Amino acid sequence: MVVSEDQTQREKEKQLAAATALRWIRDGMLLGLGSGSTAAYFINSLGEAVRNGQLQVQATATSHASDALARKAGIAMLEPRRGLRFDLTVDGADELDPQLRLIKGGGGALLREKIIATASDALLIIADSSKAVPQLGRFPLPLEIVPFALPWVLDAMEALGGAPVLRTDPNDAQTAVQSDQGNLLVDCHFNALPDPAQLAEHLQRIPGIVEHGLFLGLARAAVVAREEGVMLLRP
Ligand code: ABF
Repeated sequence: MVVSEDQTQREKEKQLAAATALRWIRDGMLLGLGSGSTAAYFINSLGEAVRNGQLQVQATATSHASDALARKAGIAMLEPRRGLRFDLTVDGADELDPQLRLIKGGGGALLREKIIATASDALLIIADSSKAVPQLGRFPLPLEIVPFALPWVLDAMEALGGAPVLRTDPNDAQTAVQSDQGNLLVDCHFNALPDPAQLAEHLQRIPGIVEHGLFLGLARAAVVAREEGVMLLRP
């Protein structure tokens, strides 16, 4: 497979952002572990520090894939329980704007990502330079929806000015992708989101939308890696 120079640069930036995030981790922390390829770099770096005896942490992952990766890396995993709060969650994003408003869910894990982020004292986003945008919306907004609601959700998203597309298997357009919860995923194209908060308000009122990929007011900081180095962004 030919990998473009641009893709290689992005992978380097993801690895740099992930390695930088390790500086925030302290012994004894309860961590939320994100999903996607940048979070995977973080999980593997964290696992190495745990195996070398440099860090002792416990964690809960935001997807089956991240949970399996973390266990394989030797990280002690916690099952959800009453009263469980995380000191820090480290996760990726599809887009982040200057106010650290996020679009997440391109990897299909948005529901557990929002659950774990909300149960965390701090959410640290790790990203390559392509994720930092002046305005959200070029990336289609992911929604997790109950299968029964699909027709009405598609109608409602069009009424909001979006172009909703059911997420299907890249190798089989007839097969809908399922979330870890067995729900459907819809990617809604808006091109630009000048008022994410207003859209989030509308989405909360559409029955059948389990969760949406707008993460507003949740991120405490973001580590964005660029060719010239790493930037720490705060809202
Ligand atoms: C995850 O990070 C998702 O919310 C988002 O889709 C993904 C970004 O993927 P990657 O790090 O592979 O670019 O948290």
